[in-house]
Order: sequence, then C-alpha cells, then structure tokens
Amino acid sequence: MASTIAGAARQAYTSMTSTAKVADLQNDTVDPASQTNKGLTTDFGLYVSDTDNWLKAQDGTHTGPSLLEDQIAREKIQRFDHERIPERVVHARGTGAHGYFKVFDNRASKYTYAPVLTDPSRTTPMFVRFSTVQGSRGSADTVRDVRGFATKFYTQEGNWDIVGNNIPVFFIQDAIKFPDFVHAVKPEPHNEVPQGQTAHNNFWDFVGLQPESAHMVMWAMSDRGIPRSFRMMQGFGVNTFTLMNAKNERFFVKFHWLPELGVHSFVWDEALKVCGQDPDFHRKDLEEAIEAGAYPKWKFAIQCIPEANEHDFDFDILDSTKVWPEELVPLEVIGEMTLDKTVDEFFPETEQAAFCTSHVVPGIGFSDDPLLQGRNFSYFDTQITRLGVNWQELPINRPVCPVMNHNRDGQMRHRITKGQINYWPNRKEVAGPVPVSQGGYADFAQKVAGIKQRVRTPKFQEHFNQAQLFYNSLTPYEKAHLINAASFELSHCDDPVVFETYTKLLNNIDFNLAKQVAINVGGIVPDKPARHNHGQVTPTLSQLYYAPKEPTIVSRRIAILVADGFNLAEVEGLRAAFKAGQATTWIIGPRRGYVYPAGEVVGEGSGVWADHHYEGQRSTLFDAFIIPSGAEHAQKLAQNGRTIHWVREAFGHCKAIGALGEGIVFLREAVQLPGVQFAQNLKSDTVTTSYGVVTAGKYDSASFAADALKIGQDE
Ligand code: HDE
Repeated sequence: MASTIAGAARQAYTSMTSTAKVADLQNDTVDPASQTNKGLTTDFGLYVSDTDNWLKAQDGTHTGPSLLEDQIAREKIQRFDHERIPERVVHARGTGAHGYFKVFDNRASKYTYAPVLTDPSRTTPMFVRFSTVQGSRGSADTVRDVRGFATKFYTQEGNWDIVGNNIPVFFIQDAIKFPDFVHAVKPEPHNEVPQGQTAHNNFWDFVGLQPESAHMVMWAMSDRGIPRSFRMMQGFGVNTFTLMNAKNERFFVKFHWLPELGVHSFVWDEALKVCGQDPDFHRKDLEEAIEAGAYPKWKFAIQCIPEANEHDFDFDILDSTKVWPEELVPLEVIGEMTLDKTVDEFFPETEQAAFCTSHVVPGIGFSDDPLLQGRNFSYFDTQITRLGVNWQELPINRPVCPVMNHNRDGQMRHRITKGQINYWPNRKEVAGPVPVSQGGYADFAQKVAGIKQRVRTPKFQEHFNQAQLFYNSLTPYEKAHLINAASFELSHCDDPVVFETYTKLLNNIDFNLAKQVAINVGGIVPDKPARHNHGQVTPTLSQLYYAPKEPTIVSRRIAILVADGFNLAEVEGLRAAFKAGQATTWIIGPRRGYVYPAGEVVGEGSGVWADHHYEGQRSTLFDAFIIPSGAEHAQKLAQNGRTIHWVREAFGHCKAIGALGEGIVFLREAVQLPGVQFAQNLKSDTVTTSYGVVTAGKYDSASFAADALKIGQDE
C-alpha cells in the first residue's frame, strides 16, 4: 500500500510545470465575466431581485421599520461583519506573487538528495510573499524596517517553505526572547504609537539592554532597511538548516536569494516622502513589473559546512545573529527563481498564504539553531489562530502533490475523505507510512547528549565582532546613511536613559559612529573607543557589491518633464529608446491630458498625452527624468515652483537627470543646481556629465537616452 503512495500516485506529477499551482488554483477560481449565469445570487444560489433596499414595513409616503425577516439583507450584512481575520502578529503588511524555481544542474547532489535542489529537469511552482515587519496591514511600504522574504516551493515531495528576510541575521539568538522583542518593536501599549517605525523608546530600550541585537540593528539602520523595490533586495533564510546527501552525510546550510537587478535602496528623505505620496509603492512596483513582463528573478545560492567542521569558526554557526562570511564559506549558486504572475485576488492568495519553517522535504532538515527550533513550533501555531486548524486545505496552501493521512475534522474542514478508516494501523492498509527507501521523510540520526539547563554556550556570548565587521565593510556614504538613520531614530526617543544607553553601546562597534550619533541626539559623547576595532572588512556585506555588473534600466520608472512648446521629435525618440531598454516612461505635464509641442496651437494640435500633472506625481516616484528642449516649454517650467522643486528634490536624492537644448537653460538658470557643469553649446550634441546630471545641446540619436542613464547610474 505504502508504495502506491510513494510511487504511482506521485508519478502523475513528474511532468509538473510552473503553472501547476496556478492550474490547481483554477479549481477554486471564478471569473464573473465568463460565467454563463451572470445574475446576482445569495451565497446559497438564490437570485436576488433587489440589493439596494432593505425590506421595510411602510406605506407609499412614510418610511417604516426595517424588517429582521429580510434574510437577503441579513446575509449581506452578517457576511460583511466577519470579513476580517486577525492580521499576522508580525509581517502583517505584505504582497505576494506566483512564480517558479529551477536548478541549473545537479551539483548540489554532493550535499543533498532533495530533487527540488538537484533535478534540473524540474520546474517547481512557487508562491512568494514580501512584507514589512512592524506596521499593521494598512501601514506604508517604504518605512525603515526589515523586509520579509517568504517563499513556498510546491514540490513533488510536498511543500517546502524558506521563511526568510532581506537581512541575513536576526535581533535575538533564542526564540524565547521573540515575544519580548516583538512587544518592544511594535507600537507602544499605552498609545499604540508609532506605526511602521522603530523610532521609539521601547525598541531602543530593548536593543540597548539586549546587545545580541547590535549586529542586526546595524543592518536595519543601513540602506537595507529602505529597499527601492522588493525586486531589488537579497533574501536570506537566516537560520541554519541542514542538507543530507545519498551517502547519509550531513551539511549545515544557509540559503540565499540574489536579485538579478542588483540591490538598491531609497535615500531616507525619499523613503519618508514616498510613505505619504504612495504608501503602496512597493506593492504596485511588483505588480507593474510583472504585468510589464519584466519578471523579477533571483539566483538561489547555498553556503554549506560539513558536519565535522561545525566548530571550526570563532562564532557559532547555529547563532542567527552571525553571518558566515563568504571568504570563509563561499556561496554556491545553484538555481533561479522567477516571479511571473500576480495574484487574482489578494485575500485568498496573499493574505491566506501561510508559511512554516517546519515545512521541509526529504534531503533537507533542521539544525539545533535555537531560533529555528522555536520558529518550527511558532508558525504552525500562529496559522491556527489566524486561519483555523484546517489552514493547510486552503487553495493557496495545499500542496500540488497528493495528500493522504488520518487527520480529520476541525473548523472549516472542506475535504471529504471516503471510507470507513481514519486511523493507522488499519485492516485495509489505507494510508500507511512510506518507508524512507520509497520517499518517506528521513530524520537524520543525530546523536544528542547534554545537560538540561538554561544557558548560552560561550560563542553565543560575543555580540560585537560582526556588528563591527558589517560597519567596517560599508562605503563612506553607506556609513553616513547609517549614522543619519540611527540619529533619526534615537532623536525620536525622549527618554535620556534610552538614547544614552544606546549611544554608549554603539561605542563597542565604532568610535566615530558612536561619537557622531551621540552629538546628533544628545547622548554621552565618548572620548575613546570602548573596544578595539579589529579592522576586518568583508566586501560582500556592502550592498554596492551587488550592483548589476552591466548597468541596466530594465523596469526603471523614467519621467519626461514637459510644458506646452516642447520638442516632439525628441520626446518620441526618448520614449522609443527607454522602451527598448525595457524602462517605463511617464510624461509629466501641466495637466493630465494633451500637452502641445512647439508649433502646435494649445488645445488644437494633436499633442502628447501627459500621464500626470506636476502635482500628481512627485520626483520621488521616479528613478530618473529628462527635460527635452523647446524654448517656450523651458520658460514655462522656469516659472513654476513645483517643477523647480521637482528637479532640486531629484538632485538631492542623487537621481539621474537629463536635459537637452533649452531644457539646460531651465536647469542652469531657474533650478540653479550647485556645482553642476552643463553643456554650454546648445547646438552641439556633445554630452556633459556632472554629478549625475547629463546634458547635451541637441538630441542626436536614441543612444543619448541609454548613455545618459548609464552615466547617471554609474555616478
Ligand atoms: Fe517570523 N513569524 N518569527 N521570523 N516571520 C511570523 O508567522 C517567529 C523570524 C518571518 O509572509 C509569524 O505566519 C518567531 C526570523 C517572515 O506570511 C510568527 C521567531 C525570520 C514572516 C512568527 C521569528 C522571520 C514571519 C507571524 C523567533 C527571518 C511572514 C505570522 C524565534 C528568517 C511570513 C506568521 C508571511 C511571520 C514567529 C523570527 C521571518 C508569529 C517565534 C529569524 C518573512 O509565527
């Protein structure tokens, strides 16, 4: 019997493709547009003749009481009353997408026998949910926070979840501290402030008293805390898992996702503004890219340490507050994930998606990482509160391979299992265990010994080496951003005990960092380092290391700023060039509607459609912009405070800015960018680049656009 499950039934799934999960969801998907019966019904299928008026006892002129008897109105209201479920206690705000995973070859078979990681003929469907941690479901996307990076592989051997983050370490070492940490980070209990921020007394109080957080705090205060896009951030499994190979050898492993587009961040001022200007910025960005066919991709990499080498490092490899520096344990890139489909409906897919670190498949296992051990309990448990005990049966969560066992009943059970048997062993041999040799999950025969006690081993007690390593590895401008971020946050703490304690703690990481932050926030300014700086650097910790090798404008948002009287040929040429580079182009004009080029009468010519007016979309929402030539148009731009602000703000945010012909006059005379050199000759096509501002007198070829953006990006 067992072999039936392991063999024949699963054979049907060996030809599974990336669409297998999407096809599976079709069983539960309705499309009102294609339904033959388009009429409105109750949940029970009764045609409804009036959905606007509650049944009332009344005569022709006087409104009478609404009748409780109206079962149609009651169903509508009662159904609505219960629309909300508890939001996730952390990572409440998120957005999801479907995709698929492939390995390049079978090189990982030296570490694992898991087919999902070793069989290049397979395409494994995936669902991914990105999230922020602190804020509630309605909070803004671009807040300073850690980003969740939760991935679900619907493999032929069952679901495998890597519930990761965009930062490779965590705030605490032991799961028992998680409720304290989350209470401290979340809005304070007396007034529920702040939302989507860690800039408050309780968070900094906690991390000041819990020095194991120091390393993660450095990452969260760095530019990693304000990613430009979900598509432009790394993902990390964080915890130490294990892999088992066919020779029954075990390896410790860390999982990594590396974005094809490189790692990019906002600058802080920009992130703050986008929180208000477009709180859904990241959500829309993901959707926009997928809909445009610019499918986000990540390489998948592993770091492996043989079991015998567990204790070869000066840190404990089971400590989630530590990275495994790549110089010590190189990354091996083995596969790639592509996201190619947005969800059809947010709630049943993204909101009901439920991830569990305990979901692994044969060939992959756990380690004694104390954070992971606690997580393996917590995720399953939290889904019961959020979704009910049968949450695995929800369409988005159920595997695409067969499921058969003797778990039964509970709220919202909707699977119907035929027959008399719901236990094992049974006389009919229904649904019995599958031997390991036929695909049953094998627990690694790990020897366990020890004294039952509540202590942390010595290596778990060192907290500053890697915090220092991270800080040392940043470029000067990344360090400056980190100092500003920590200063911003600590300035929001009004209890001197809090900001004084933390500025003191920073002196264990870096003297200059501690000094600068203390000066900014009124902390105690140290006169010497609290600890020797080991001076070590790991280049792969700076996000600059992950800039794309070839500059690219794929999926970037580029604005063309125009007023009536612009140069039409240029705008058309630029648009074509940006389109060819797979960027999206937006015309920003004085009004949404037609804007008229030089030579056309306003309101009469054919014009170009402006996607937004100057007030409608700010420079913060674009990666770059360009101002074409046109004397009249340049003059109009120069008379408008908003367009001048547009350029100054973008310049302050280090955006690539382009200008042609009289567009340069506007930049030079009205905007007055300090220290910038501009092309002098308005008749020449010689390109001048200065501080990311790219100018040329005239537009000569489509390559200006590509060159300009390349230069702008390099700077
Ligand atoms: Fe989570 N975490 N976590 N976490 N976590 C949850 O599970 C928890 C930790 C992460 O998109 C919860 O379904 C404990 C590390 C992500 O649905 C909850 C501990 C990392 C998501 C929970 C940690 C994460 C969660 C809340 C310490 C990075 C969102 C809702 C022992 C590797 C998943 C839920 C999604 C969600 C518990 C630490 C990432 C309560 C106890 C480390 C991406 O179960």
